[in-house]
Amino acid sequence: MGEPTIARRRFITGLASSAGIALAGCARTDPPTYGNLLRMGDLVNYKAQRLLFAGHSLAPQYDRSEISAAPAIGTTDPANSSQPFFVAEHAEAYDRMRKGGFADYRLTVEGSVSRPTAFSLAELMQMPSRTQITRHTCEEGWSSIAEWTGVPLKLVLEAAGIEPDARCVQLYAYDRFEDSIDLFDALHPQTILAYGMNGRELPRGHGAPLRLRVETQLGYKSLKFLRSIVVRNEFRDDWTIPAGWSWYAGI
Ligand SMILES: Nc1nc2c(c(=O)[nH]1)N[C@H]1C(S)=C(S)[C@@H](COP(=O)(O)O)O[C@H]1N2
Ligand SMILES: [Mo]
Repeated sequence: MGEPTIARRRFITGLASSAGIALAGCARTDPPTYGNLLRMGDLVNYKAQRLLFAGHSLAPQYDRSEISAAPAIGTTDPANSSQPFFVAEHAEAYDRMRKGGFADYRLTVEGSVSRPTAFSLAELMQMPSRTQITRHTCEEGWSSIAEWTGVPLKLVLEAAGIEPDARCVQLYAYDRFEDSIDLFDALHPQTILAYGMNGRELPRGHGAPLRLRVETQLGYKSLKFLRSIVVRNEFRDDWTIPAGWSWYAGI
C-alpha cells in the first residue's frame, strides 16, 4: 500500500474513533461503517441481503444457452508490470508457477483453523466439485453469464478445520487485490474456488489457476489469481475500503 492509502486509513480511523465506534465489523453481526455516513448505505444493503438470503437461498442460475462473452478486466496477467495492480514479488512467483503448468501452485489456508494447509491444485480438484452458470455483475455497469466449476469454499475451510472464533475469511491474490467476506458468504453453497470456466481450464485473464466466485455480491469481490486465505476472528480491510469500494457489495 502506498502513502495515499495510509493517509486515507488514518482519516477513516479518525472518523471511527471520533464517533466512538470500534473497528470490528466481522466480530459483530454488522459490516463496518467506520462511523462514516456514506458507509451506512452498505449496512442497509447488508441487512436487506441477509433477510433475502436467509437460509442460504441461491443467486439465480442460468441455462447453458444463456452463456455470454465475458470480458477479462482488471488484472489479466499478474506477471505483467504495466498492469495497475502489479506487485513485483508476487509476479515472479506467479510467472514461475504458470510456466510449470501450476504444478507448484499451493493455496495456503491459515489463521483461525486447526489444520493450516497448503492445497495443491490437484488436491482441490479431487474434492467434490460444483458447477454453476451465474451472472457476473461488475460495478462498472456490465454483466455477463458464464459457467464456473470449482470446489465449494465451505469444503476447503472444513478440511482446514474452522475454529469456533472464526468470523471473516480474508483472501489474497497474486496482484494487489485482497478482500474479505463474512462466514455467511464463505459458507454459502454457491461460493466456490473456481478452476474451470465454460467447461475449460480457467483462462489466465479470468484468474488462473484459481479464483473466488461469490455469487451474492458484485464482481470485484470475486478475487482472481488466489494466493492465500486467512481465516480471522475479526474484520480487517487493507484494500477495498481504502481503495474507495464498499466492503459489502450485495446484489
Ligand atoms: N486479483 C484480482 N481479482 C479481481 C480483479 C483484479 O483486478 N484482480 N478485478 C475484479 C473486478 S472489478 C471484476 S469485474 C472481476 C473481473 O473478472 P473477469 O476478468 O473474469 O471478467 O474480477 C474481480 N477480481
Ligand atoms: Mo468490476
